[in-house]
Amino acid sequence: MSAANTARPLQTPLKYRAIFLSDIHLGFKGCQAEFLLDFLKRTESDFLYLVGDIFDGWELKKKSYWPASHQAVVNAILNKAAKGTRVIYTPGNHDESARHYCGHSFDNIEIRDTAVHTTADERRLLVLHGDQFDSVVKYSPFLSKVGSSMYGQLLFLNRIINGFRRLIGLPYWSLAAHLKHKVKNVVSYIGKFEEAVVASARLEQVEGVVCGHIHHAEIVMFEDVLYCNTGDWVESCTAMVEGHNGALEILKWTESATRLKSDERAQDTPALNAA
Ligand SMILES: [Mn+2]
Repeated sequence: MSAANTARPLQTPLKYRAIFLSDIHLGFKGCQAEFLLDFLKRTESDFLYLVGDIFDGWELKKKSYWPASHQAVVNAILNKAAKGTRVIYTPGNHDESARHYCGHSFDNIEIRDTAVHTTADERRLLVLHGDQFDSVVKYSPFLSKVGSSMYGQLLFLNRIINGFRRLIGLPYWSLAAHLKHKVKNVVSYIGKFEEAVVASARLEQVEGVVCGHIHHAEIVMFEDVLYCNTGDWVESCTAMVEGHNGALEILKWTESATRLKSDERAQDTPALNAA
């Protein structure tokens, strides 16, 4: 349940029982598609949950932005589905048009409003995007439509800063995620959101819940309920993974990818360097 294995060299592909991804926002300039492609290339799983806001329909409506890297993400997911990964997609508010297809399957991808995942150690986790609680939580300062242009500007600044950081050899660092922790009403919004999600898990009588939506990755127990948030791929580049023993862990891919590359250089494995 924690990232305790930091000393062990990582082997690729990393094999998991389940992978949970959300808030990819394909079609939005802020999407970190290159990091995600690297993650998809280096991981394998029996189950892949796409926990909403995979596409950004709001951005796509405003302007058509669809670079090759975003199509490559779609292809990589379709490829996994074709090779036997069970893909379950629970749409969110930015890709709500996909909700019309709940209950249907396309190319081995099942579309559902909510799903229940049973871990290897028999815990039942309710899987849903999380915007379903917006009316309960009421105010979402950085995700509401009003706030989204400001959020877009923040992510724009984030890209400029990280462009410079890359130039001088520094790793990726999320300005947006950093600022969020500093802003008091954002912190209280996250708290209210988590409360609402945990209450719904109790109502459904499941052991835990997996959601996204607030772009804040976390695995934490709220008394009897396990709350998991997969984070996002516009700021923090995070995924939740389940090992074959049922252990859950958040991967911060900007850090894991850096480690993988240095491990590969150390091992000097031609096959991996060529990949
Ligand atoms: Mn959302």
